[in-house]
Amino acid sequence: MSTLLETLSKKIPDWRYEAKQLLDEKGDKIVSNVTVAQAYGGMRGVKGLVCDTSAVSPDSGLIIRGRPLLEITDILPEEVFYLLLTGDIPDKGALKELQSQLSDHAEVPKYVWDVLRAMPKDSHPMAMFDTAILVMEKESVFRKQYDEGLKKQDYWKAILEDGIRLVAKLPAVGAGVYRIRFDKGELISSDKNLDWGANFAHMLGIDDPDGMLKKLMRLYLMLHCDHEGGNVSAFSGLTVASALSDPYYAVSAGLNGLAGPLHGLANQECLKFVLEIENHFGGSPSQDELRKFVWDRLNSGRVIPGYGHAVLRCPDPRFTAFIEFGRKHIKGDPVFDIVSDLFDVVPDVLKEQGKAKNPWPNVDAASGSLLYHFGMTEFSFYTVLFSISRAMGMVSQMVINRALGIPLTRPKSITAKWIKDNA
Ligand code: HAX
Repeated sequence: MSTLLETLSKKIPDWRYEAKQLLDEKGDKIVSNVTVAQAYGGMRGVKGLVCDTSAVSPDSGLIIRGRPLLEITDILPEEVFYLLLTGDIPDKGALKELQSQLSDHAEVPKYVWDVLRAMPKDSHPMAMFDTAILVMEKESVFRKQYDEGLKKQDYWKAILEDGIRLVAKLPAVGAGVYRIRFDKGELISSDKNLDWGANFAHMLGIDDPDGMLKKLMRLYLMLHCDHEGGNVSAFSGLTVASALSDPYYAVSAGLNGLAGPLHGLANQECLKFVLEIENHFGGSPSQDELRKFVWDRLNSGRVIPGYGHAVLRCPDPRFTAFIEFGRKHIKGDPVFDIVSDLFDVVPDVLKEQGKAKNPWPNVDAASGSLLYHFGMTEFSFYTVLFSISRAMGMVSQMVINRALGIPLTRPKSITAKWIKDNA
């Protein structure tokens, strides 16, 4: 058994060699051209970054280190963290070692709770979560070692140490935000016998008599871990990290992007939509009623939440994993059944309407109905769950970027005049 640090120490020289070879052999090859429409359009589709932790294929969705998501949905979030970082699923010993590292660093400094309790009562849970991460910046090992003259080739080790310590604390921070923000009473201490995801469910304090919430949390935190390098949260977090700002600054920055309604916040909108349907019909409607409801919504100029995607052109495998979980465990739940019926109805309606490039459901279409069923009814908290998971992907990408010596992110902007004169 080798530890995570040992495994990475063995692999990183090979990754550096491979990157150098590719640069030597293909450094001047073109990977993308940029049109004026892309320059004005959020750089959509411009290939200008390398990310090896995961890839998103339009036809099959998320692939983590070469493994299609649906082939690995049974692994723990800690295992996916190890996989993102190293390319391997850990053996028993390596997993145990990572779990004990996470457990050793799980305790959240008391000053974090003081800050969160001092925030206005109506603060958004994401503002609280991201503030908690930023407040812990003074704990950064990277910043301390950098100030003492850390060598460039060792940056990644300090980033890894910060990343593990930060990821270790996020379940407790998230659960603390939940309990403070929604007046759930005292904070609940972590249980060292539980894995990272189950411990989060435990610290939330939601009644979980048969352990199903723990099971759902493991799946949830595994599925949301990464989505290649160009999405808003990864790209902004990595850009901040490229200035050698430490992971506390960088992860907090990335998650501020995840808090936007076009990104991670969409999950709360989706559940609102499903509950609106349940409310409108006083229960589950028939498929014909549902079809008419969807058409009426489209005709009033509104989008169907949970459907469509900027990159995907297939049902999101994260949606598929959630819908399979729901069909197995909560079939007959009225809210889940509406989600399931929408999947039968919406794609055909969107195809018939002909506007959306992708008529299929995305990750956010199903997750809320499962959380709602197992007692988490506070929608505005849902993006915090997403964040706890996504931090693993961001940290992994930061470690690898520092190991490969990827420099400061600095694309070039152009003016409208430049376009008029030169394009
Ligand atoms: N319902 C109705 N119309 C839709 C639609 C939907 N679900 N998805 C796309 N369209 C429309 C767009 O509004 C656009 O119309 P206009 O030309 O009138 O502006 C047209 O179809 C083309 O859009 P597109 O190219 O297919 O989609 P985009 O890449 O521009 O946008 C979105 C992708 C996910 C933002 C979009 O599909 C959408 O708004 N979906 C609903 C909201 C949603 O589910 N968001 C969650 C995304 C998942 C995620 O990243 N979570 O973090």
